Amino acid sequence: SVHQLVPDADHLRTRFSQAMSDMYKKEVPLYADLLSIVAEVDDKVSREKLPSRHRIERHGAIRLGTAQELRTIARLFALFNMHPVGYYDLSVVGFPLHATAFRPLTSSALANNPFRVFTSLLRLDLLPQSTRILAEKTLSRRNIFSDRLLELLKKAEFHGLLVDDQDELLTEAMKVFRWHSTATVSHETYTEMNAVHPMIADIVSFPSAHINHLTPRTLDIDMVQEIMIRRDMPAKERIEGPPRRNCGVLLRQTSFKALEEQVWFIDSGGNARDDYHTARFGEVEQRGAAVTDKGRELYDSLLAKTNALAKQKKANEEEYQHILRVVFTEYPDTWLELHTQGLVFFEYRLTGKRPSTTEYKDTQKLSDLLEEGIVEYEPIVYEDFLPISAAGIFTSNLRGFSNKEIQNSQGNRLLLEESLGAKIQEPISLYEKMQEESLEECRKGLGLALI
Ligand code: OOG
Ligand code: NI
Repeated sequence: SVHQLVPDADHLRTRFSQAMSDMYKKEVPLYADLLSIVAEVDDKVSREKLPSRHRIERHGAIRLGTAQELRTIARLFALFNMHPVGYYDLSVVGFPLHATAFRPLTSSALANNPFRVFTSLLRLDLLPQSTRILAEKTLSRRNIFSDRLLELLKKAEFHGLLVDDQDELLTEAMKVFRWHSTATVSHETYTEMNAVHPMIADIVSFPSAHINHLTPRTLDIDMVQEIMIRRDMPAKERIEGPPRRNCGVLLRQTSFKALEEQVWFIDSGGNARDDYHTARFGEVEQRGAAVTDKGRELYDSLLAKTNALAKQKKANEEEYQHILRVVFTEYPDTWLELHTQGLVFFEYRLTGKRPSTTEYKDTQKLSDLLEEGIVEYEPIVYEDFLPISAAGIFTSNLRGFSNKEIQNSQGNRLLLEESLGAKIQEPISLYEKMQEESLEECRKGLGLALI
């Protein structure tokens, strides 16, 4: 009927991520090339049937200028079942930004399609006063959302989203993320903001919140990197994150460098002039297991140790990779070890084998159930981001630009939550919950009071 509600936000999210991908393929043809390399590599290396989410799995990134924009984006993403998770302080790498990632929260939504959008907000509070005033004034004049999109949002929030409105909602949403090559500021203003930090110019100078990259997930990032280099794509030299391992943890990522795109400026006299803007790039990722606090501490300390050694030895890229591999031998690399030491989050499930004893107690130790083969486990995928890796990718796109004042400031989670008008969820709590819920299912299945 005409007034039917969209039954499934997960399906709408898949349509949204597909529409983003189709648009970005047209805007950045190298991204389409990267997708075919990833498909080629994954076909070659996959021995088992891939989970259905794999081929469609991606993340994207956008950068916003104001709290108002962030709040409206949050309302839009909520219709796709994507919610803010994790606080990322990008001032640690000298960027006047902080961020959260909008993504699905539950095991079943993630299994359908884990599409995530890393969403940064400009930190006006970190800018020199004159730049801040300039940015604020420019941003106050722009509206990245069409009137129709705002209308559809309001309507959907009131009644739920109607099946008849979903195509138009997606069309209007795409306009928010599309690239525009004509700036809304003069060339002088652009240059002024660029000199304080290129991110300010990227965010403030254009009329939309253009996606700056879209990232497919691969099973073998080393092979993708090799093929990118062989095909003369402007690939970044280093794969960020942990080294290649049997049991992947967290996230490994690499990228091809930002394109130099011609953009146009209209000055106050009405004259047009052009320049080149570098912001949009391509990225590929390989995801591993979500780690516990203990697992994260170990990762952070081994990465710090690697970087200190590499610096001390003035290591080139090859030597760096060697140091990384050697240092990371300290990170257990079997699922059994990672489980025993509590370094990784797991989902538990019943194998189907039933307990042999008739007098089965109310309480069973998990270790016994595992040993008897009644329960088995599988690592939970890391669904979030690593700001230090992002830093590596950022820096490769800025040709060494750095702003020390911004780098010396601090994260402000409360400020981001205030801008968003909502709390940001903690990734670790979500993984804990997934793990707990899987144990609970096992408990119910075995009719136990406690595991
Ligand atoms: C965000 C970069 C963060 C990642 O993969 O770590 C990110 C940005 O470029 O605005 O996407
Ligand atoms: Ni990314």
